[in-house]
Amino acid sequence: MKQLILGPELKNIPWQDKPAGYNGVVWRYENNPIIPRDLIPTSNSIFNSAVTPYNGEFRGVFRCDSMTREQSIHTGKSKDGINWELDPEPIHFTTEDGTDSILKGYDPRVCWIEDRYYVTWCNSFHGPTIGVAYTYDFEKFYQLENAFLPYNRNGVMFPRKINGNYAMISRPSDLSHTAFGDIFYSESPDMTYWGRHRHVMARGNAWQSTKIGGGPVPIETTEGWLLIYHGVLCSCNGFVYSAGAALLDIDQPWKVLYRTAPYIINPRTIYECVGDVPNVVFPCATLCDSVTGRIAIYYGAADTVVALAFAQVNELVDFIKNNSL
Ligand code: BMA
Repeated sequence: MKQLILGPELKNIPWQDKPAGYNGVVWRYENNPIIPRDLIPTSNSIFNSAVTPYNGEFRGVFRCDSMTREQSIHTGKSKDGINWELDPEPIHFTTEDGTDSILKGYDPRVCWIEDRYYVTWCNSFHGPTIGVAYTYDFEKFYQLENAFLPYNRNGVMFPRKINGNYAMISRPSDLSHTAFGDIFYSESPDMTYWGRHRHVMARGNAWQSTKIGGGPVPIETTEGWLLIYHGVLCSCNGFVYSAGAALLDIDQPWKVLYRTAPYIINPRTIYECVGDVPNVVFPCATLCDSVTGRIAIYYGAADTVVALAFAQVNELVDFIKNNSL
């Protein structure tokens, strides 16, 4: 099998083979959800969270909404990527002026670039915008400037510089539950100043007709950047969040080569359809093994729990190309 993923081997990636007779290109872990809503004593819900390989184990940043319904971000660790231990205390970060504060906000992503892990999340700055911080060890976190003016959500970094600059996609939005939204691309020479904005993708067909937003950090492949993203349909009973996938040009990622007409995963199981916000599948991270082409997808389900699903890169890339909008 041709190796498509341009990245490291990950021998201990969590994995389960596709169940016999299953039709989809993405399949769920049989013991989902992997993180229950009450994994820490004060949590109302734990969802939309990001994980990454770390020294032979795994680390992550997790969205935990508390029983007072405040949103904060916590670190977690795991030996196998499935069983997680979360710090009940929110992450503290150090700002440039040396003050220490608690990391508030939601929907974190984690991206390894060069020598450290960058965290992006939906931060509060006169409304939602994209917070940026970094850590070397998931113990100490250093906050940088917010990347954009409000209002913005779903800031997702690319795992390497592109044409000499750091790169991020985001989804300009509003103060509320945003009934619109396309994906845009921005560059930065230094992680402080972001510009050269480009439009990447507009809303699409029915399942993604209301708004779309970047999901996990894009995966570099021989066929382009593999982007898993969420798309929202506005039903008579509210928003329905599904996920699709696209291939973006490697050097000009604002150029979409293919994107799926059908979703690749949508709310179907009880933990995706029932919870604080029903009918939500919201991917925020993947783990990938370049040698076997295995991809483990971490997603928030119904704004309540974290679940895991799997895909094979060759199959997913073929699916995107053969089912493109
Ligand atoms: C979005 C964000 C996500 C959430 C989704 C569904 O606007 O708030 O955190 O999963 O809505 O409620």
